[in-house]
Amino acid sequence: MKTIFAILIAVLGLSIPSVAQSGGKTSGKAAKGISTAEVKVYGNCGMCERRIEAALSELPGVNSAEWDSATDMLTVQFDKKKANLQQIKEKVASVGHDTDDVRAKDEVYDKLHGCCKYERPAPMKVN
Ligand SMILES: [Cu+2]
Repeated sequence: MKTIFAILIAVLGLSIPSVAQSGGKTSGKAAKGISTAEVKVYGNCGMCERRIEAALSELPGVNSAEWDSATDMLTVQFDKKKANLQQIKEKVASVGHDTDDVRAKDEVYDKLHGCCKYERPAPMKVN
């Protein structure tokens, strides 16, 4: 009986540090999850740039957003746990800027400043 007790203590003593170690590994993963993406966002000028970047600065999880009026490309850095590309596209569409698969509402586009009225991409087919 004494030997069984001794074995039990030995097993328990060994298992406790290994549990603590695996717990440490899991928390170490939490620092990752930042993603950088390039998205085509239709627009024209510096006003569009400020509008697009200001809209994204309000979106939780977005760390940085840079839109280039020469290439129409948005470079966005975001936390994958708090935001995703669909939300980012919907946010820029909500202030009047089309992306290839999320389109701004016509009434929002119509209210854009005259110099911002970019040439819209062809509407996608509705399935
Ligand atoms: Cu503009």
